[in-house]
Amino acid sequence: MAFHSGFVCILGRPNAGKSTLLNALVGEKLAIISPKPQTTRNRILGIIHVPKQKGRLGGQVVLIDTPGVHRPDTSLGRKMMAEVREAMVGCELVLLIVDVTRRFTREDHFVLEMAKKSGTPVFLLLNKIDLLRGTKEKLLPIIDEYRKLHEFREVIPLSARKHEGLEVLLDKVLRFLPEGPRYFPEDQITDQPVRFMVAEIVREQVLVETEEEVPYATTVVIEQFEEGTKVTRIAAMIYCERSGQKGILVGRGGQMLKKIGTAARLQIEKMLGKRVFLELFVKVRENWRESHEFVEELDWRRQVERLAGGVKP
Ligand SMILES: Nc1nc2c(ncn2[C@@H]2O[C@H](COP(=O)(O)OP(=O)(O)OP(=O)(O)O)[C@@H](O)[C@H]2O)c(=O)[nH]1
Ligand SMILES: [Mg+2]
Repeated sequence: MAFHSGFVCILGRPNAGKSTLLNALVGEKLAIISPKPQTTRNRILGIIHVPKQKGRLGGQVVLIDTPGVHRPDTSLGRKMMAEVREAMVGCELVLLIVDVTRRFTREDHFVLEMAKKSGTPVFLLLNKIDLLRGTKEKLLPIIDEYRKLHEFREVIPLSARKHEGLEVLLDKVLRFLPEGPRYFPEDQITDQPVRFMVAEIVREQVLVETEEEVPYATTVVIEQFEEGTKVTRIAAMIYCERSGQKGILVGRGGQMLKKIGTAARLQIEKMLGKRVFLELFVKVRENWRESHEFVEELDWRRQVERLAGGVKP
C-alpha cells in the first residue's frame, strides 16, 4: 500500500502559533509555547506517524517547527534565523502560518518572500480562527486577499489551539507528499535530547513568570542529569544578562526561583514519568545574546556533535 512521507517546515512570524500547531499535530508537547513573541529559538522536529485507515492515506510527516521570522539585531537573533533557513533546506513543503486576526504588514511580506525564494510549494494556514466571530463570512475576503499574493497550493483555515481543521490539513499534507520511506522508527516523535527538553521547560516557566526584557535575556543550560532508580537529579543554570535580572529571577527570599522550579519540576516529572529533584541556579553572563561563541555553545546539535567527536587532542 502507498506510504507517503516527507519533510515539512512550519514558517511564520513570532507568535503565529507554529509551536502550538506542532504539538497539536504530533499529540505531545514537544515545543514550549507562550503568549510572548520569539519563544522558540531552535528548529524542532516533530514526527507524525499516520496509520492507514479507510479513506485515509497512511504515512509519515516529519514536521519542523522554527523560530519566528524577524529581523535579528543580536547574535542570538541571527542564530534563530539561521535555524529557520536550515529547517527549510530539503523540505518538500512549507506551511506558512499567519495569525488571521492580525493585519498583513511588511513583516508578513518578509516571511512570504522567504517562502517564495525557497522555491518550495507553500500551503497557507490561517490560524486562530476561533478568535473570529461570524467565521465564514469573515474568512472569505481574507482568503481572497491572500490568494492574490502567491499561488498557494492550499489555503487552510484552522485553530491550532482548539484543534480545528487539523484533520483536513494532515490529509492534504499527506496527499501532497510523494511516496517515500519511513524516515524515523514508529516510536520516535522528536530528535530533541531529553536534556534539552528539560531546559526548555524551565525556560517556559521563566517566560510565564517574568516580564519585559527578562525572558528574552534568559537562557537555560542543564548542568547535571543523573537518573537514579527512584529519582532523577537535575541541576539547571539560568543565565541572564544583568544583576537586576538576576534579582527578579531569584525573587524576594528566593520566592520566584522556587515558583519557577516547582512548576517546571511537575512538568518534567510528567514527561519523564519519574520523580525529579530539580535544583536551579542563576548566573549573570553579561550580554550573552551578543556572544556568537556562547550562542553556538547553547545549540544542542553542536553539543551532540562535540560529544560524538570526543575530546580533540
Ligand atoms: N486563540 C488562539 N490562540 C492560539 C492559537 N494558536 C496559538 N495560539 C496562541 O498564540 C500564542 C503563541 O503561540 P506559539 O505556538 O508559542 O507561537 P509561535 O508561532 O510558536 O511563536 P514563536 O515561537 O515565538 O515564533 C500562544 O499564546 C498560543 O496559545 C489558536 O489557534 N487560537
Ligand atoms: Mg514557537
